[in-house]
Amino acid sequence: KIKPTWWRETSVYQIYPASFKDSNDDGFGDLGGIISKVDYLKSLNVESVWLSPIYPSPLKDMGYDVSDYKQIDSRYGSLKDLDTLMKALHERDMKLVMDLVLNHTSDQHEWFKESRSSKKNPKRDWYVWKPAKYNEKGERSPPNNWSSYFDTSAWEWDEATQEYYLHLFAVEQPDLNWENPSLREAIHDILKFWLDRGVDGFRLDVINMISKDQEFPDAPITDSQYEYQLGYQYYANGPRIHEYLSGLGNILEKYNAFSVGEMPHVTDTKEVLRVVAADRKELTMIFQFDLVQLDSEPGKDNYAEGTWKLSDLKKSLKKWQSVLLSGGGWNASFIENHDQPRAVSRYLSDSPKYRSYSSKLMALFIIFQSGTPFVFQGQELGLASIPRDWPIDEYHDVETQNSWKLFMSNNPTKEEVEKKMNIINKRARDNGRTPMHWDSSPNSGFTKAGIKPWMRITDDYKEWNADIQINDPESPYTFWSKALKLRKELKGAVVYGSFELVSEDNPFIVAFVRESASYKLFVVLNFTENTVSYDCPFNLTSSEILLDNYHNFACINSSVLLNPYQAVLLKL
Ligand code: TEU
Repeated sequence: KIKPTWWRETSVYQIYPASFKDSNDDGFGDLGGIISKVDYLKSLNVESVWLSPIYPSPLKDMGYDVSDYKQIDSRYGSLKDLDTLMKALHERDMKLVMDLVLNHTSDQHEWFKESRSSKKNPKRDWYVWKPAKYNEKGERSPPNNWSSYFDTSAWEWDEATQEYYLHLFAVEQPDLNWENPSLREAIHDILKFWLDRGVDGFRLDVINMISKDQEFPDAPITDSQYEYQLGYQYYANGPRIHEYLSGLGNILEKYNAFSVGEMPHVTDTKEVLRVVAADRKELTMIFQFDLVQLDSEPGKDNYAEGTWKLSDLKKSLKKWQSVLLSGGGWNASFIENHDQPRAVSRYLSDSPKYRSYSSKLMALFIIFQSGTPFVFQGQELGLASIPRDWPIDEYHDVETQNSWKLFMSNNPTKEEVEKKMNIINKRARDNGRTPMHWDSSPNSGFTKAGIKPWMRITDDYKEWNADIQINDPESPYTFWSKALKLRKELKGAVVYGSFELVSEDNPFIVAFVRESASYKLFVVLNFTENTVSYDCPFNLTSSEILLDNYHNFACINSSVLLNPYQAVLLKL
């Protein structure tokens, strides 16, 4: 029996503020823009809004490099604007979730400036500093072989104080040292600051990386083409993680706050239950990466080639849905965010013929799983990834740009360059970061005509935009909106009911049952571009069709032909 709670019942819409809506004509999205679209979100039937970071930042990593945790970057607006947005949301019974980046800060944060100023500074120990290693020849090297996600070594040499500091991400994102109790107190204070202001919860960036193995051992070699290696065995869910998360959980619980912790590299369901089981009081839910890494290999960088298999998707679905539910935990259901390519392009089809069907299939897949669903801005419109013909300088992300520079420094052949661009196009995080498509006017209504948007708008906005879709009963937007409404109306099964994967061995179809004490829901999804004949697992002749992206579902003589990417929700 699951205790009714608002964060279980809610659905979350992620806004990437730079690319959502510009209200002051500088080509960069802002809080004014978000405020002007609150009613759009309300009619989509999402109930919470998560803002990617809007704190002051040099934007080396688009705001995931925070230089002040208690202010708003002037490009986005002010604290007053945030209060206005919060009021607008709360008046409509919606919630506001902020993004907290607590594993690292910007190198321009006052804490780091102090920390690097001298070994004696009281904040020296707020970051991870280590002496160099020297070989027999007296040559200097980093303390270990860990690679950063965005660079070569995860360690940067500091001339002034003659030590290395750790940065698991960009050089400009030094890692905080959670071993230090006063740092932890300062972090707790940040949580209280925003909760007291009225914020309803947080998305916690790479929160499972805050506790590192204090021996800092060398990582095993998993990608031999590189000198430095991902050392996540030594910092993902490290030795003191549960102690640190309890520290945050104690505060969050007092405010009945929402929390979703981002947890890359975690595959062990027992370990996740230690975080999210109701009696643990750590976090309310986490993002695990199974679905968004179906096409990548552990230990390899984001630009290694790979394909994905539906059988792996089903395995992962079964694993997380059943374990977290039966273990008293809770899932977060997502497939897109600001770090991922668009799902229609990556897993289904963004061809003109099938794109709309694909988007609607994803709606049923994400919204009717057990757990809190997350919709990433533009996903409700079926937005697609970046076209292949964009040149490298249209990509702004630090991960892509650094990887490109490193690649180019090795004098690649023309064919190698072509191959690299293909994979960048497939995988780049910028695929999800292009500006929103509001309408058919120049600059898609994202910013005024004549203004240069901070990032190029994908060229298909004239056909794929909110203005067209809001009034079209057959659009992806309308389908997502209906599905989100049904989730609320049928919460007995969708929020609090059981989950069972059926037709497990079918290689084309994903099908599952959600069940409450009084009724059953059945979701059947054809993940392929072919018409597939499907044996209905139960008698469906008298069932009610609640949603069907083709309007032609009929199970005759216990079998049905499912069209390419057909997606159906039935009440049994
Ligand atoms: O991402 C962390 C993370 O590990 C991945 O999503 C990462 O983007 C991927 O492995 C790249 O290949 C979070 C944020 O969501 C991301 O935007 C930040 O850049 C990162 O943390 C650092 O703060």
